[in-house]
Amino acid sequence: MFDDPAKPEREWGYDPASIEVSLGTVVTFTNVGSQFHSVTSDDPTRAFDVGADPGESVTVRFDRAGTWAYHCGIHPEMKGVVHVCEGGCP
Ligand SMILES: [Cu+2]
Repeated sequence: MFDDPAKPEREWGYDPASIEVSLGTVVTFTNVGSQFHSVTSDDPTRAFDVGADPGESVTVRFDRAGTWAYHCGIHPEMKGVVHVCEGGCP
């Protein structure tokens, strides 16, 4: 996740904003910004919700197939998506 205090929140986000991984992959999110950010699942059950201070990394293991959209709980305009493919990505 990244931010630039000189830029509006809508230009903050995750890089890459969209990734494709196979089932069981542990994805590392590193906060290269200057503020606390989270990786919070959009789904109602909040399948994952982790936060990182600037310079910190957090991991999320994706063990359910599907499309997992997420956002930052503090800055909801920060958005990303993880596509989890079963049996390897095409
Ligand atoms: Cu944030």
